[in-house]
Amino acid sequence: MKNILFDKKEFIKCVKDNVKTLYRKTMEEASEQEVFQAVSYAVKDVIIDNWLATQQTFDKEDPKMVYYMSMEFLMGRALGNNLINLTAYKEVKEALDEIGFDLNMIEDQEPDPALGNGGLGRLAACFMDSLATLGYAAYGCGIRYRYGMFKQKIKDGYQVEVPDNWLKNGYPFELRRPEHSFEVKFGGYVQAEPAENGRTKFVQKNYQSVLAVPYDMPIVGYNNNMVNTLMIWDAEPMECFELDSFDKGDYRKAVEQENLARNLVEVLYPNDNHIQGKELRLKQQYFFVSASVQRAVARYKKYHPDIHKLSEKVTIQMNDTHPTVAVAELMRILLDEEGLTWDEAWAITTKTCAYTNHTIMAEALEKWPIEIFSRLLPRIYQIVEEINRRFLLEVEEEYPGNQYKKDKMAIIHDGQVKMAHLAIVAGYSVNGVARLHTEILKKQELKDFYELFPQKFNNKTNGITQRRFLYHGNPLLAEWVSNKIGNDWITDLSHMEKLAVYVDDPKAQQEFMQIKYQNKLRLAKYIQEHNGIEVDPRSIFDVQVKRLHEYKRQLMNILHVMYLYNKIKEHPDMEFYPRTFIFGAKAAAGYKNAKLTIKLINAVADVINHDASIDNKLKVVFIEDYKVSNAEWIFAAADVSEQISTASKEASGTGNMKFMLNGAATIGTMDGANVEMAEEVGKENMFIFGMSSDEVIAHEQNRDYNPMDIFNQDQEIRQVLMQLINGFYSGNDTELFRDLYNSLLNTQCTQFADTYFCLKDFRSYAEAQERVEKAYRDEKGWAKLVMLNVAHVGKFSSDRTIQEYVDDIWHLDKVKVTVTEQ
Ligand code: GFP
Repeated sequence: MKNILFDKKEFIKCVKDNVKTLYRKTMEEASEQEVFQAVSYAVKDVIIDNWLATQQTFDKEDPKMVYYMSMEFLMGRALGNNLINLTAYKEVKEALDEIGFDLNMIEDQEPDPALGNGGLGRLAACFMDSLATLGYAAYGCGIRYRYGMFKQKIKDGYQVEVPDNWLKNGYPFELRRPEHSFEVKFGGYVQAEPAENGRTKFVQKNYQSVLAVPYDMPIVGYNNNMVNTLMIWDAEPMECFELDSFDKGDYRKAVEQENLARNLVEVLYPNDNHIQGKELRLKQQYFFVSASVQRAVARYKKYHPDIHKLSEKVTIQMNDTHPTVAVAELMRILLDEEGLTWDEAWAITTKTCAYTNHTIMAEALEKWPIEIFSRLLPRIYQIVEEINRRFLLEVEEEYPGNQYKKDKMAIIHDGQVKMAHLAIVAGYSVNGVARLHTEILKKQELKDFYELFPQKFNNKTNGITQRRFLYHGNPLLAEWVSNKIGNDWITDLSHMEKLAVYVDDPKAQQEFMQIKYQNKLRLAKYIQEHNGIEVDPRSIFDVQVKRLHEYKRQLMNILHVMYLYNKIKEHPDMEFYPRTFIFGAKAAAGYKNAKLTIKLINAVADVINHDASIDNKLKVVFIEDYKVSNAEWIFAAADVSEQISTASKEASGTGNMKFMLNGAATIGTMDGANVEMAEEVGKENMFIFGMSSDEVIAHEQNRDYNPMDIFNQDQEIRQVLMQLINGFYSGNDTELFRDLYNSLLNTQCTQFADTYFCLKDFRSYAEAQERVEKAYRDEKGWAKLVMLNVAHVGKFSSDRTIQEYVDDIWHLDKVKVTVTEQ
C-alpha cells in the first residue's frame, strides 16, 4: 500500500480531509490544535498499516513476547518521534511548510503524556522504543491515568501543582480495544468448594469488580515497519448503572462499582521514593497487573494448547516492586482457572516472571500492611501466604534453626507483605540498573537473597534512546554527526566512536561548538519567554534537571551558587567565567524539604538575577514544569551536566547519559552509571568529586559524621548556612528556610543531620567546579573534551541495554515485518 507520508500531495489532501471530517472546517478555519489532530490522524493511518502487518507477522511466526509491566510510562510526545521512526520527518515538515504550517508549532500542540514521575517511567519508554527498533515483540502494560503527573506552576517561588488533563482534546494515537476487556475483582471472601477432579476449588465471593478496558498505543520501530503495543488500561464499571439495581436494592453496590472504576485510574501517585501504604495504590497495581496477565494468558492460549509451556512464549518483566503482585496473579490463574496443581503452577510462574530493582532506598521497597492486602485481595493473599510458607521451609533447609534469617527474608513478616521479597523468590531473574548498584544489591541490600539465589542476580546498565534524545531533540547535532560518520549511529550508537578522529580537528571543533551555541540560543529564547529572564548564551550553561529528591542534592548545588555569589560580592575583581545555573525539577506534593528547596532556588535566583553589581556574572533559572518535551531542548543546550547524588544512592541515572550524548561535560560523583561513563570516556574527561560509595556506606555504618564540625571549621560554608536563617534570601524572614538549615545541622530534627553528606562533599564539589571553569576557558580543550564524551557514549544506548535483556534474561526471537501491497 502507498505510504502517503512520502507523497506531499496525498499527505496534504489527507490532512485537509481529516480537518473536514473531524471538525467540519477548512484548513483556514482550523485551530492549531485541530491541525495537530488532523496531522496525527494522517500519520496514524500509516502506522496502522504497519501495526496490522506486525500483528500478522506475530501470528505467523509466533515469537516469544515480553510483557513489560510498569506503573509508569513517561512517553513524551509521540508525533515527532513517530515521524522520526517512520523516517518521514523531513518530508512531512516540507509538506506542511507548503501549506503554511510549521511542524514544530504543530508538535507543540501535543500534550506530553506524562504517565510517570521520572527515571523509571522514562526508562520504560526508552525500552519500548528500543524493543520495536530491534525487532522484538513486546507489550508495554500500564495504566491510562486520566491525569498525568501534575503540571508545575511556580507562584511566588513556590511549586503549585495543577492537574494535567492530558486527554482533554482526545489523544489521536490511542485505540480503545473493548474486545480485550477483562474483569478485575476486589474484596469479598474466598470460599473453598469441591472440584470435579477431587481437589478443592477456591472461589472469590461477594466481591466488587471493575472492567479493565485497554487502550493500545502504537510503538513505532525505527525504519523497520515494526509497531509494538503499549496497552494502558482504563477502568469502567462492570454494568451500566441501571434502574433495575435500584429496584432490587442493589443501588449502593451499583454506585460503589461506578465510583471504584472512576477513582481507580484517576491519578498517578507522585514518587518521593516513599510511598505510604495507600490503599488505592495497591488497587491500581492489582488492577493493571491482573488485566495484563489475563490478556497475556488469553493471547497465549489462542495459539497454544499447552499452558505448561507458557514460559516458552511469554515473559513478564516487573519494573520495580510496583507490579510484583503479577507473580501471585499468574499463580491464581494457573491454579483456579487452568486447574493446575501448585507445583505445576509454581514451575511455570518461576520461569515466566523477572524483576528489576531501581533503587536501594530501603523505604522504596514496597510493603503492604496485611490488613489492607488481605482485605482487598483475599485470594491473592492466600497464595502469597502459601508461597511464603514454602519459601521459609527452603530457608530452614539451608540455614537450619536460623530464625533471624527467616524473619529477615520472609515475604510476610511483622504484619507486612514485602513485595520485593515476593519478586525475588518467584522471579527467575533479579537485575540492578548499573554495575555499582547491582554490586550494592548483592553485597548489602539484598545480600541474604544473593547468597541463597546467586544465579538469579545480574546487572543491566540503563540506556537511553538516541532517536528521541539526539535525532529528534537536537537536529543540528544529529545532522552534523551524520555528515561526519553516516547514519548508522541511529540504530547502533557504538558508531559514535568514529567521531574520535575529529576531536583534535579545529574545524570540527568549531562546528561542534557553533551547534552548541545555536542550541543555547534556542534555550535562552525559551527561558526569556517562560521565565522573563535574559541569559547570556555565551555563559556556561550548568544544568541540573531531574526529580527533586534530597539524595540527588539539588540543595548542595544551590548552596554552592550562594557560595559563589558571596565570593563575587567580596572580590568583585576576581576572575570569574559567567555562569547560568539552570534547574528543572518537580517535587512530590507531600515532600516538604523538596518543595522548600524549590523555593530556595527561586529565592536565590531572585536576589542574584536582580543584583546589577555582579555584572551578569551569575544567573539562576528555575525552569517551570520540567517534562520530556522541554528536556529535549535542555539537554541539547547544556555545557555542564550536574550528576551529584550522594555516592551509592543513585541507582543509575539516565539524564547523565542524555547530557553526554548532547555534548555536555559531567560534574559528578562516582555513583550509578557515572562510574561506567568514566570508564568509557576516561575520568580525566569528566569532573569527578566527592566521597566514594564505600566511604559513604562506612560513615553510615559507623555513624561518625558530624556536619557541625564542618560548620565550625569552615568560615565560607558557615556563611552560606547562616544565610539560610538570617533572612538574606527571604526578605528578612528568618524562619522560611530553617527546615533546610536544620536538615543539614540539627540532629534533633532528622534522624541524622545532613543525611546525604552535602556539607561533607561541599569543598570537593566547589573545587571540581573550579576545574570546570578552568577547562571551559580553554576553548579547544573544552571542545575536545565534550566531543570525546559524545564519541564514547555508545554503551549508553537503550538498544544495548535491551539486547542484553534479550540475551541474558528474556531470550526473545527477532521478528522481521514486511508490509505487502493489499
Ligand atoms: C530511578 C532511579 C534512577 C534510575 C531510574 C531508572 O529513577 O537512578 O536511573 O530509576 O532505572 F533512581 P528516579 O526515581 O530517579 O526517577
